[in-house]
Amino acid sequence: MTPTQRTWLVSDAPFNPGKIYHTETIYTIGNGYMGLRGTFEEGYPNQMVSTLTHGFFNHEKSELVPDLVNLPNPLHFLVEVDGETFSMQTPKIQMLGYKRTLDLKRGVLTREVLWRNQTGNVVKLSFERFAHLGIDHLLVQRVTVRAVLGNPEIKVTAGIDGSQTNEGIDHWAKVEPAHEATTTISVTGTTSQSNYVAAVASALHSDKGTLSYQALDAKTPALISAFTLTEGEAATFVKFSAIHTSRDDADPTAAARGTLINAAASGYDKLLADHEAAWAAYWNDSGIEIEGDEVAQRALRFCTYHVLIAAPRNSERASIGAKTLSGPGYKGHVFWDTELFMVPLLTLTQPKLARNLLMYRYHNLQGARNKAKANNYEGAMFPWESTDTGEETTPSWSHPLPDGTRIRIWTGDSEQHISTDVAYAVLQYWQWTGDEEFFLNQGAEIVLDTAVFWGSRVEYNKDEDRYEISQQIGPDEYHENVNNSAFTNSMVRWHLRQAIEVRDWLIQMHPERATALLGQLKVDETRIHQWRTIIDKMYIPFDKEQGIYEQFDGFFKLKPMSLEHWSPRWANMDWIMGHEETQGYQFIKQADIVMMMALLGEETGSIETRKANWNYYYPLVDHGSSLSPSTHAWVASRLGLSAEAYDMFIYAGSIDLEDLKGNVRDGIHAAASGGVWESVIWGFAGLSLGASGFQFDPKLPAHWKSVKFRFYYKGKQHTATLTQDS
Ligand code: IFM
Repeated sequence: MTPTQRTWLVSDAPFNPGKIYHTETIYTIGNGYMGLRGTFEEGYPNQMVSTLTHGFFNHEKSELVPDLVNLPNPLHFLVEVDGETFSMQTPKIQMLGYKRTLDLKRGVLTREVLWRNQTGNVVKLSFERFAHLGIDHLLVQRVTVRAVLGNPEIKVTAGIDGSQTNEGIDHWAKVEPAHEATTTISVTGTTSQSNYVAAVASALHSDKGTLSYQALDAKTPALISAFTLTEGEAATFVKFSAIHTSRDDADPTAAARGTLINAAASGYDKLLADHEAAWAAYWNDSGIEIEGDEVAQRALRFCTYHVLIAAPRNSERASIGAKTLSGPGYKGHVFWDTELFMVPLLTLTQPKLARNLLMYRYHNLQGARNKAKANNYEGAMFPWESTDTGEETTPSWSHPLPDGTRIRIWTGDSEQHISTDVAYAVLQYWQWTGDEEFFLNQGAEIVLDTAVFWGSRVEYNKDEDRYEISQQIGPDEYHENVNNSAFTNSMVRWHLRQAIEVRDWLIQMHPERATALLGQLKVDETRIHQWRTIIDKMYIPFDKEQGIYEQFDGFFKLKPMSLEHWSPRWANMDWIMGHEETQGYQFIKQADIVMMMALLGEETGSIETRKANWNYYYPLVDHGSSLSPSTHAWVASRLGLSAEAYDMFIYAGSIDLEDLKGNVRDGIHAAASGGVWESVIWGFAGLSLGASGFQFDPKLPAHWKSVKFRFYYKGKQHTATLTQDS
């Protein structure tokens, strides 16, 4: 295999049962509509089968918050050899060979197994699957059974497992299997609270045997084929599956059958060719080529792949959850992770997809307005965790701890910076794409109404003659309900400045729209005057003597604790020290002041000031959140700290590939994935927007020969090739 090929492939061999959860997650396939974990077709004890589609939430009565619903499993495929069902759970003497590979370039997952059954016949099984990148609703599987030794009797059973539920929670009010002779099987389910309907339908095509229908149980319809293979002979099965829901179609079952008919008419070869062409186009636009570092190249491709397969291509009503569609973590909820860590990649390389995600926030403005109102504020206050309704869906309490107690979760109340994060992504999208139609009709409204919220949220401290913001959680979630988070206050000040500029631009360039929108949002002269005063008098904790921001009021008074000697360590510091105790220490969960320096750059101070802040905060950071390392990589490279930048970049890129946090079981750390792209583009390449357009300030790791990537600026695609001499 050439080095180039290696950087496109993620594989494992031999089979390691101890890693099933990790590999299931990293081998997730998807196409922006559906995501399927890399579980085995034939099943495996305790494997976490997961078929998810964006926005398909249900709030089961027993649960605190809604959950993304696990759909009936279309991957189901059993192979019997002389009456013995193939399984990965067989002794070594039977499991003669195994290799699983995710081809990032083509978005195809394959598994090859050489298996001996108990009668001594040997078969080679080849499994392949892909979620079609050009056809949202279509999943394609191909299974080949080859007789390598002997003349085995083969039986294949391809079903849809309608008994699949979320872990310990059944979201279905009704699950109805059906079949049309041997043409299609389907399972249609209706959720218990949201009343969403999902239909999964499959059809099986083969060059061998005759199909028959059988219900494997009350919820699992299946198609079966039985035949004999002579030594050397192979039989190939193509299983098409379609997923439609009532979020997209009035009759999901009929729509799913229609998708299967179209797939059969196209045929496997054409479908695969179109799928590969769609991936080639994706990589052409979103890929980054690094010359001189295979490890970095593969990690970057892996991370980019996972953002791309999660980004909705054809919907404005869904966004990407913190764990994409690759696992149950955070129940599919959407956080700031999307806007600040994933949208930038899409804004510059797939602007249509970035727009879709921003439209999700626009369509959910009502939820944000409801939240502001419920808290006695004006404008739009985006929820910390968001689902299909746009209402706040952060649980207020944790699951019970081993001692039976539960922890109050404050992020839904106090991590208010999300409203500014959304505005940041909207403005960034507008500046890079120049998509005036979007900005005029939707984006400006988001920026302005979230500014209205902040105008009503800040507090005036009469004694100090300054504006403050109390009871916040900044990015560092180890310290809750703090006053005057430097990150939050700085971002709010920046946000209000931007909002005034947007308002001026509207009045100047689009007076009619200005009258309508400013009237609707009540952004009048009085409000603008108030915003200006807030900007002038916003308090941002800063120790002038040391030239260091105080992360929030009182942070410097907490017990100092350098994390230098706390390694190696898998556990986060709050887990070790306890939730309450952690609040008393000067160590932090993730980039906070460093995040502020990443987003606001020079506005946060001279290079000396930023270095001083880096030197203060870097030894304190736990990286207890996967969002942290990539942001550190970005800022370190801007500060010329190349060793730290590269360390942090590799850390971020390995979080999922190497399961560094031991929790990849729950799904891909999507923000870390997007952050890896950001650390190359904003960090190593130093791409930014200046007064006269885009500019570079490359600081490539010393062993990189070059970095090449494409990006869009105002509708035109540009190619950058940066070398050590650039
Ligand atoms: O949004 C993040 C947060 O910053 C840290 N905790 C996990 C969340 C979801 O990824």
